[in-house]
Amino acid sequence: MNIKVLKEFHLNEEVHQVRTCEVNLGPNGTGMLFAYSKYPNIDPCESSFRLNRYPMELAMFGEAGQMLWHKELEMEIIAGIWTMPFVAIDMDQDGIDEIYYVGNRHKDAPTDSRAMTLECLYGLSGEYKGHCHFEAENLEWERLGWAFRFMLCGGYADKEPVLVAAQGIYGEIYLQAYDSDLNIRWRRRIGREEGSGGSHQTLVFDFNHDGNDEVLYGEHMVSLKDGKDVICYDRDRYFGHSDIVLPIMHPETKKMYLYTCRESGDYEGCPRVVTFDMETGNVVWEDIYSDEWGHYIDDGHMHIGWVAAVRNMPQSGKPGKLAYAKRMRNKKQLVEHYTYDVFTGEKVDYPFPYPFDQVMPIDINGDGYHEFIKSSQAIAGSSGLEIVDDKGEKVAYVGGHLMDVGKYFDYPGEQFMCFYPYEGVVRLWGDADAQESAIFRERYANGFLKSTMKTRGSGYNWHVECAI
Ligand SMILES: [Ca+2]
Ligand SMILES: [Ca+2]
Ligand SMILES: [Ca+2]
Repeated sequence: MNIKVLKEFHLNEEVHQVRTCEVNLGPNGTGMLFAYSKYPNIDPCESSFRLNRYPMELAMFGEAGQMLWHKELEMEIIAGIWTMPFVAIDMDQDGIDEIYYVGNRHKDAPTDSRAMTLECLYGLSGEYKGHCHFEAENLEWERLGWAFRFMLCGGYADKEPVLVAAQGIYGEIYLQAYDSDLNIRWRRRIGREEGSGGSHQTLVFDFNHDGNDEVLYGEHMVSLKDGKDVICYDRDRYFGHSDIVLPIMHPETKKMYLYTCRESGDYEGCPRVVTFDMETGNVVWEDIYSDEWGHYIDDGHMHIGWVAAVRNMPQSGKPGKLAYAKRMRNKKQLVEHYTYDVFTGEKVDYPFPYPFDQVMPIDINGDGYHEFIKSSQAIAGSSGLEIVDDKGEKVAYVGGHLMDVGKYFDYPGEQFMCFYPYEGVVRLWGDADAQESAIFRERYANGFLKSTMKTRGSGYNWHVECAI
């Protein structure tokens, strides 16, 4: 492996939060949009909520790493992942993506739900194209840390683009779908009695191959056509919130599975790690049951999970898919790590020198099996990054703060982006010697993984690299 900086993007100021998404600029190639601030990410949780002292900014970069446009947003927009999601999608179908983000037009009143807007910019120039009300009325009755969880995503129904805005993860969920003129196509409320809450990701794809896209909102697979559930996993057995909901494809049978790690305990005996047959909704296997009821840290919050393609599964010595789940107990003082064969639920003792919550899978050399990005701490607060191989051997030191893992431009293999706060620079790192194997190409063949690159500005969509 030959780990190198493939591109640099200069934001020209100190930055303490940066998110990105890929933007189709038509004849002008692929753009990268960055949303960033000198102020660190604000999580709306009551114990961490605060108001930013610096605004969010947007900047579009072209393929050569040149800044195409820059825009400073209003101070009323609370600077964070959950309060200002964004997405790129070509709603008017002119071949160039528009940028949609959640704004606020009431000066100095960042929590006024009546003034919240869904703003639209032209991808190529950043020019204003339109806006409508962002329906965040749940702010008026739901607790702050639950209500201020917004997401944006999009896809196609009846071959027409559909933009979906969402509010809520832990409590009630509200979804609105828009057409290209920002007229409502449908609305949906998911009450607490209707199966699971949301997850931290909004993955969109035609999961059931009927020609219309669905969004996985928690364990609900919601049709973009009419807002109804195509299927809701564990509809009558789970009413909590899942930190991880990952679609996984079996490499031989091509059958789809859904791997979930559940934050909320819900009730005594509630299963916390479950893999479903994605099509039928049947439970393939499950593990870890709540000892008592608990929403969050007291009862084994399942907090981090991923799936990695590994060359040698310990029991069989054959290639397989390793699923990881991290459980936190006793007010986060006790951490438990679990690893499984994702298709059978068999517990796997995979030899590795670091706790698995310090690493995140990436197939950086494109051979079809994952290497790992390793942080000096649990990955959520990642910094001081290294690349390690599947045995945990160090390959390269890259430093920086991890912001996105995916497949960018035409580079072979997978790459990742880091930002360097005091330099004000984003670096795209990859393997200059990467070559894509048949296994790798197959993971990307159905277009799902690549399509997630446009929704990286919403929730924790930035690390779906290990799905499928
Ligand atoms: Ca367009
Ligand atoms: Ca479908
Ligand atoms: Ca690899």
